[in-house]
Amino acid sequence: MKQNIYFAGSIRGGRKDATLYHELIEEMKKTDVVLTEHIGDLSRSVFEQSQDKDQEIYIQDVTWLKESDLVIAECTNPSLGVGYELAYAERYNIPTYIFYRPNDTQLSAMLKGNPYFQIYSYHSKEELFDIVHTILGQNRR
Ligand code: 6K6
Repeated sequence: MKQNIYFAGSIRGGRKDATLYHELIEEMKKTDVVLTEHIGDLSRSVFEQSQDKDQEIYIQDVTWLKESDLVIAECTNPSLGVGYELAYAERYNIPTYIFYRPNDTQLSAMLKGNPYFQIYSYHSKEELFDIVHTILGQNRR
């Protein structure tokens, strides 16, 4: 059965990894459902904002989080929103997998020091995809 994946990645924290998010989302969609496809949408502007829209985004995202079977978060680019989502996932006991490139960032101790999270460092896109395939395969059983 297909799993509902909540993919989390930086938006207002910075879009330097947006292409990687897009490619990873497309890869995961081959076998499962990604609720948060827009994270990899390169055409969306991070400047489109208003109080109403932000509230809609918050309500939609926490609804999807609660419906998700697992969270996959790419945390190389630090993001307040992703940090919030990770704490929310822990609060609701959703299995959560965190990825980062150690050559490009110092992952926060608040994630690294928390045994709730399953954390993976990677160095290439191929390595990232391999680990994600393994995780999705394991969770499907
Ligand atoms: C812009 C680009 C793509 O989508 C947009 C509109 N904004 C958002 N839409 C949906 N979810 C959002 C948006 N802004 C933040 N989020 C949620 O917070 C996502 O689920 C991300 O994982 C996370 C990013 O937080 P920031 O603090 O980097 O924006």
